[in-house]
Amino acid sequence: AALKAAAAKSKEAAEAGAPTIFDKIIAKQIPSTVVFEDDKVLAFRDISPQAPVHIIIIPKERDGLTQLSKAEERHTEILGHLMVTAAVVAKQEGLVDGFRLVVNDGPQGSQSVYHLHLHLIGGRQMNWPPG
Ligand code: D5M
Repeated sequence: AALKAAAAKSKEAAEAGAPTIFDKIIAKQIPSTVVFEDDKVLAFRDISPQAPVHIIIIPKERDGLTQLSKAEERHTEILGHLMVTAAVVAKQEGLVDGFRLVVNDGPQGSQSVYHLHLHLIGGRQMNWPPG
C-alpha cells in the first residue's frame, strides 16, 4: 500500500512536469551503469535486476511521455528509435537466443517511474504468462 501511494504521488508530480529519478540519471546527477547512449536515448542497468541482463531504455526528452498511454502521433519516431535501440543493446549484451521487452503502464501495469521506459530483460528462460 505504501509503494502504491508513492507511485501515485510520483505519477502526479511527473505529470505536472517535475523531474523523475530518470532525469537525474540523464543529467548524471546520480550514478548509473550506462550501456548505450546517443543524442536521443539512454540505456542503463536496472538497479533491481530481474534477470542476468536487465536494462532500462529511455528517451532523453520526456516530451509528455510519462507513460506509453500518453503517446501521440509526434512520438512515433522516438518510440521507433527506442525499439531499435533495444535490438542494438540486446545484440551488444549477447542475447542471441532471445529476450523480453516490457513496458509497464500505469498503476495496473505496475509502473513506478513516470518517464516512459523499456525494460530489456534476458539471460535466462522467460515464462508466460508474466506475473
Ligand atoms: O520500473 C522502473 C524501474 O526503474 C525499476 O525496475 C527499477 C528501476 N530503477 C529505479 N531507480 C533506478 C536507478 N536509480 N538506477 C537504475 N534503475 C532504477 P517501472 O516499469 O516503472 O515499474
